[in-house]
Amino acid sequence: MKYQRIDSNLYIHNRKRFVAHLKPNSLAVFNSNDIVTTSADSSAPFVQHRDILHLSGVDQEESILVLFPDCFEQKNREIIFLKETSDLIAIWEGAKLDKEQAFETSGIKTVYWLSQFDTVFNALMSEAENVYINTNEHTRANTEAQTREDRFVKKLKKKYSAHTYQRSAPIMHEIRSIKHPIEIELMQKACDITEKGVRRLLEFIKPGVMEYNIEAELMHEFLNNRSKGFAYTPIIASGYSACVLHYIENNKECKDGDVILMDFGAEYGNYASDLTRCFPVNGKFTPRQKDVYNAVLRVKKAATKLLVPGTYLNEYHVAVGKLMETELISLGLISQEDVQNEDPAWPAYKKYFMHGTSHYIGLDTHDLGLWTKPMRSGMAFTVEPGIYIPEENLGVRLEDDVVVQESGEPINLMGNIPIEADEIEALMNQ
Ligand SMILES: [Mn+2]
Repeated sequence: MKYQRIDSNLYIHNRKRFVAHLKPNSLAVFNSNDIVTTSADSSAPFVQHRDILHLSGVDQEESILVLFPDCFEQKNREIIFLKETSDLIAIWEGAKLDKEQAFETSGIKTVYWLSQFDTVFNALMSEAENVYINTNEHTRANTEAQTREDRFVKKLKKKYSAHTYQRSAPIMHEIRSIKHPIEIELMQKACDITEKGVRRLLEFIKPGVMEYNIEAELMHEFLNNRSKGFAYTPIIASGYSACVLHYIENNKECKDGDVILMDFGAEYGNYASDLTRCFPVNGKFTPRQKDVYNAVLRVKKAATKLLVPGTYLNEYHVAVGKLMETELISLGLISQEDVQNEDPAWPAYKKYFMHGTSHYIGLDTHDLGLWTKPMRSGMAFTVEPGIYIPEENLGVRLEDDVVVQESGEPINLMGNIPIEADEIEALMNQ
């Protein structure tokens, strides 16, 4: 791990919140992700499952967390099972967590090796009534590939068919959407690393650089700051490519006169940051580019003010659509008539702004959180309106990460990162 150890009080707090939602006499299980094989003896870098991470901080494969708050034996109310470390593993892979380190990381006192799992778990199951299993209920999840969790659940239900099964997912959506101050600090750190990347680019970008040169500059900055790298695949899209929403080839030359849209964020300690900035490749926006840029910025600022306790995400998106409609009319991109004749299911503004404005952010870039509940303080969202005009080879999106407050405007974790058009021009021409 490149990141510094995270205070275990975070995980103690998170488990307390989780178990408060359980029915009496319930046990919950959370598994690590697999190490995914790519080919021959190669594998993709390990990515820990966000739920076991959120509840334990254990960033290691083949770990199992069992929570059983009503267990008769007090020591078995929280257990973490780990792959047993050895001198051989230490030499070949590097040491894994020992029992003391697992406690320091997670605050869990009872640490067993994985080889003890079947015996210990069987005894616990004979005592438990309800079993909370962890299914992926993210609305945009691709669940084609079976996870370690999925395999575990399948086996579990077969072996213990008489238990009552319950869902951990709604609880995880609820608790992960509200960030603890330690989490906000980690997200701030990720945003600060992203800021370093942005500042590097303000000096770097000029006509003739390749999009992948920009990606490389960012990776250099991120790795030098204890980040593993990008929180998600970066979009470095100049000119027309900015209108291809999920353009990730990043293989074209940045041309004089074009605007380059860059959607990227550093991860830190497994927390994501998610930013979008648009720079004029030659350091100066044309008047038209600046008009579009400022329209997006006005919508972003107005939208941010709506992220307050009590707002529902769906109502918010309707309100932002209205703001965008006004701007698009001013820019001459749509007309009043287009609005009058629009299909309510696909309003006129969607021709130039076809994606959502905000999503939850945290351990996942598109983090867990419910759309059916009003916003509360401590929720973290992106704000990212955009205007895409393929016929003008121009796409502008501006995006920051913010945290909803008890009262007033949300706190902008990216408030130090230049966003005003004039400031960007000035910094690029220093
Ligand atoms: Mn985003």
